[in-house]
Order: sequence, then structure tokens, then C-alpha cells
Amino acid sequence: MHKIHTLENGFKYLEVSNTLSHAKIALQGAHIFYYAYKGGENLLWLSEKSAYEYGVAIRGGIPLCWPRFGSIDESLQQHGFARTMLFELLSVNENDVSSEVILKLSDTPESRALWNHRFELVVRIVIGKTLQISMSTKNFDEKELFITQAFHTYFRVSHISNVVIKGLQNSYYLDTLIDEKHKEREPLRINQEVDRVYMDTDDFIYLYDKDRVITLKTIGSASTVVWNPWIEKCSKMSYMDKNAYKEFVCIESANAFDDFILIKSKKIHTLSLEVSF
Ligand code: TA6
Repeated sequence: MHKIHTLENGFKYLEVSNTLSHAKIALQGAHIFYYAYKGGENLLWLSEKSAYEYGVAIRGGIPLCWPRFGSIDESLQQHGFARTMLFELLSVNENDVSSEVILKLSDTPESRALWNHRFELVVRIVIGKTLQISMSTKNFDEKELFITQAFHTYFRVSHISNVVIKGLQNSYYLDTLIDEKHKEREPLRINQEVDRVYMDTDDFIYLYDKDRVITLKTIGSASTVVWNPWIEKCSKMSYMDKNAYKEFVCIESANAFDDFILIKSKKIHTLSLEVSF
């Protein structure tokens, strides 16, 4: 089953469901903001204060950071423009246990004014027993282009104090809060603001939350961002309740900072993530 919903302000999202799972994907940003097992709760964190309006990124779910991660490129808004641009819904292919949704963003005069490249960004989302998402960048320029990118995934957790992240041990990370590099030696627990870019990370990362383990499997990524705003930053974040820091952790499958991607003319790079909850 799939259905397009249109809110009173014209904001559109696609709802898909099968015998195993249920999801909601905004056409703006190809932004999946709800993914649940059939009859269950949203497994992604979604802010109760989120806006659902064009030009404003939904707070939660999996925002796409593209063609930049972060704010290193002053000519582009933080995390790039893809998450606030309208994608074209190309196809929905579904059966009893799986639903595939494909959306596309192509360059426009508006995007070229921001980032002077000709491109196609194709996002493929498959919901079923797991959640799969990929973003494929095709360079239609004669010259090469470079991108940084991420799936900025907000994972809902029972309480941030119950979270342990494994798979980052022995990776070096940039602590963006103090601009220092360190080596991760232990499974990561969060008891303060964390905003770290781990480099040369493995394809598998594990999020433990009490008796649950969420497995992230990435292809085409060599960096992973871990973020929790903690108390003070959380109180200043847009569209976020001041206590929200207790409810989520972001583990972001990325090509960030030094892990940038060069794409030659007419070539394609794909970043893929599969989450098993
Ligand atoms: O990925 C971590 C981060 O870059 C944080 O520094 C914080 O800014 C977060 O993303 C949210 O950014 P946003 O632009 O979505 O408010």
C-alpha cells in the first residue's frame, strides 16, 4: 500500500506499508521521518516540535546532508540544500514484505545559483525487515565535482544513559567541539555534548540500548558522525524540546571532512546504509 498525503500548507509526504513495516517519506529532501515495524512505534526519533513546511528541514528521521556535510562551504547552508529541496517521486515498487521508493533531485537554476554543477541525486529507500537507504550522485558536468554527505540519522533510544555505541573503537575522531583529534579506545557512552567525526570507520556500527541492538551497515562511507547536543545545546536547537537530548542519538553514515568524494564527469558515487533494528 502507498498513498500521497498533502497537508493544508501543501507539504507532501508518501506513506508506504507492507506486512512487515510502515514508513513516511517527505518529498522535500526525500526525508524518511517515520519507520516502524507493522503495528509498532517509530524506530527513528522525530521531534514533537518539528515543522512540516517547505524550506524547513524536518527535525528527526534521516535528513540527507548533501552536497555538503557541515558548514565548511560558506556558500552553502549547513548540511547543504538537498534536505530542503523538492524531490521527484520516480517509482514505488511493493510486495507483501518490501516496499521500494525511488526519488530524484536534478539541478535547477536555483541549485546552480547555490552550487554551480549539473547533477542527479537519486535516493532509493527500501522498507521491510530492515530499513535500507542509498543516495547516488551522478556528475553531469564536463568537470569533476566533489561532495561531502551523510545520512543524518536520529535514533530513538530509551534514555541516552542506556546507550553504548560499539564499532568505533580504535578509530581516530575529530572532536569538533574542541577541534582536537583523539583515538577512541572504548565503546562510546554519552554523558556530555558529543559532536565527533570518526574517520576510517568500519562498515558495521552497533547501537546498544538496554536489551536492544541496532546494527548499521554502510557501503561507500569511510566516516561516521556521532552527535548528541546534551543539555545546553539542546535548549538552543530549533524545533527541539529542551529535554530531547535524553531521547536520541545521531549516528551518521557519512563521507565527511577528509573523507570527501571526488566524482569525475558522468560517473556515479553511491552511499548506502542498511539499519537492522
Ligand atoms: O551532525 C552533527 C551536527 O553537525 C551538529 O553540529 C548539529 O549542528 C547537528 O548537525 C544538527 O544540525 P542542523 O543543521 O540539522 O540543526
